[in-house]
Amino acid sequence: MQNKKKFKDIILSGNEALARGAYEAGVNVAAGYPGTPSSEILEYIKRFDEVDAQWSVNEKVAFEVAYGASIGGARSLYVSKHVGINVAMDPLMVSAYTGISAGFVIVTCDDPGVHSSQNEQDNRRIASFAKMPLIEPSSPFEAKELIKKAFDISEKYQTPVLFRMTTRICHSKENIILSKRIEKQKPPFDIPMKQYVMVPANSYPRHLYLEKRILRIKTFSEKTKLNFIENGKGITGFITSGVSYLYIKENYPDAPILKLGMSYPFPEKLALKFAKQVKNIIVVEELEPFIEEQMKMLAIKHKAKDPSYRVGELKSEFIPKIIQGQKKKEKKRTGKKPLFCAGCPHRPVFYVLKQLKVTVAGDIGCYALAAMPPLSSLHTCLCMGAGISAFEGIRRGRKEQPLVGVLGDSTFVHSGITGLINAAYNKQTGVIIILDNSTTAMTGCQPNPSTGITLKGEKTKKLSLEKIAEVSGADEVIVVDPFKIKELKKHITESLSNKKLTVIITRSPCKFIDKTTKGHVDYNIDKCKKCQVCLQIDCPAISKTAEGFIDIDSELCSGCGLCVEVCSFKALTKK
Ligand SMILES: Cc1ncc(C[n+]2csc(CCOP(=O)(O)OP(=O)(O)O)c2C)c(N)n1
Repeated sequence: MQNKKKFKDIILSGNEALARGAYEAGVNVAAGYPGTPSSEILEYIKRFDEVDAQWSVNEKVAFEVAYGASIGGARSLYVSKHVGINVAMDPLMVSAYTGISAGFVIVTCDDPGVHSSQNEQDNRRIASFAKMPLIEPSSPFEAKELIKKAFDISEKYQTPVLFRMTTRICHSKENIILSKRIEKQKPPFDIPMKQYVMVPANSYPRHLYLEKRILRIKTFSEKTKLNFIENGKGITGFITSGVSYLYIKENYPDAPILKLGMSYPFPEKLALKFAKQVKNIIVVEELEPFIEEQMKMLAIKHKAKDPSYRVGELKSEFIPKIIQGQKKKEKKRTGKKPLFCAGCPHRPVFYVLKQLKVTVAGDIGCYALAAMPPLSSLHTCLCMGAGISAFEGIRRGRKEQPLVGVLGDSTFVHSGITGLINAAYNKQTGVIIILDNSTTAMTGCQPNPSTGITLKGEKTKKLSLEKIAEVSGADEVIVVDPFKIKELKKHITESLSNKKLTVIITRSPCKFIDKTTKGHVDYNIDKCKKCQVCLQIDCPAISKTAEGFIDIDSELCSGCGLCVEVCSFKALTKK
């Protein structure tokens, strides 16, 4: 892989730059679970033969794999989106107690503005909660350079390090200079039990150790070059971190700035020093008042953003308004309505569920789009896996309600299996639908255990969804092609009325996996009665004309034939 001729500058996204930096830092093992805006990190790192990289089944497993690699002496990287950290919280909190051996960096890619997530939590708070250092790059360039520092800090203080990216940094691009990989010598294999067996007798002293360690790291935070004062003109100075730093530079290029690359532990002395150098201080940060709270604790007079800016992404044009103390004016979110692709195998399932008038306990995946009109047939979407467990809860409370639980193949493997075991164990009955499109479509079509392909593109053991459903306790497992809607409807209707726990697997590949078209659809206007039932399937290839007829975009049409199935007047036929 090493080729000196390649060490030039290239344009990389923040995610790619981070991956490259981790590679150059000698990372040996990388594990994660896909999620926007983080997915490209592992997709980039997989190209390096020196890095053993994997998509794990979920974030908790990914965390434990990466942690294990570190305590075994290999530099390791964990990667997920912000909510993935919630799934990994159990090992994360305790890993701060045990500490690590070789450098272990936890990358969280936060999503201010909720571009593609279920919430916009600010994971900087995880660092102070777990008492581990927090590094925040401001740009792709910094992502590459600071990730190397994060590994060094991790090893110096024997602690996991939290590395926080945000969507803007993950996805923006910059010229990056490549450097050589530095292979790290692995330490002698040694896993001291008192340090790594977290039973009360050991974890109590480790908590004391953790408290002392964070004070040592605080001293480091005061003097590291990651935190620095940029002298400038004027009496007003800014304290900031992450991408907000660039917004200040854009608006006030000459202003004095205290830039925090390591914002936890907070460099108190440095902040006090900065406060003496300027008359007014303005704290500029995205989402939570993380820096602001530190300033309050130090009783440093400062101005911070109006709380209305705690919601949503910070934008460069907001900076002058924040300074003037203005509230944020919420604009209506605009843009094209997202909808299922033409030929998406999820569409027929939700069309049928709508016809059957059932309530759908849903989950997170492309199928969350079914909540949009006109399909409007998905009623809940909380977190990954809840499609089964929330289904169970609703059913326990309201036995009479026609209800199904729905989730995708990747989500089922991530955290649906345990929900199914729970439902079976606790004698629940009802219908669970697993939408098996043979990929993790929502986040860019990553493979998962049910696809039989690894992150590195190698063939591996293929998890059988039907077998796992059966051994988890389903009374009946049915596999059906979702485009055979009469058959699908019959199975759902029958399963809703019997007293079994039924798992229906609707199996048909995502259009991004199988791009072959199944022919095209012919429209006979003379037979059309303008009933507009075909518009109810919300296919992007079908639109309404001014006269109330329809138009089929042959470029978009995949020939899936769902519109043909729903047309009672034979105005639509398959070519
Ligand atoms: C805890 C957590 N991890 C990751 C994600 C990102 N994410 C959203 S949906 C999804 C999985 C989608 O795959 P699947 O369930 O197979 O449905 P598909 O999109 O293929 O229809 C992932 C990984 C998330 N929202 N929450």
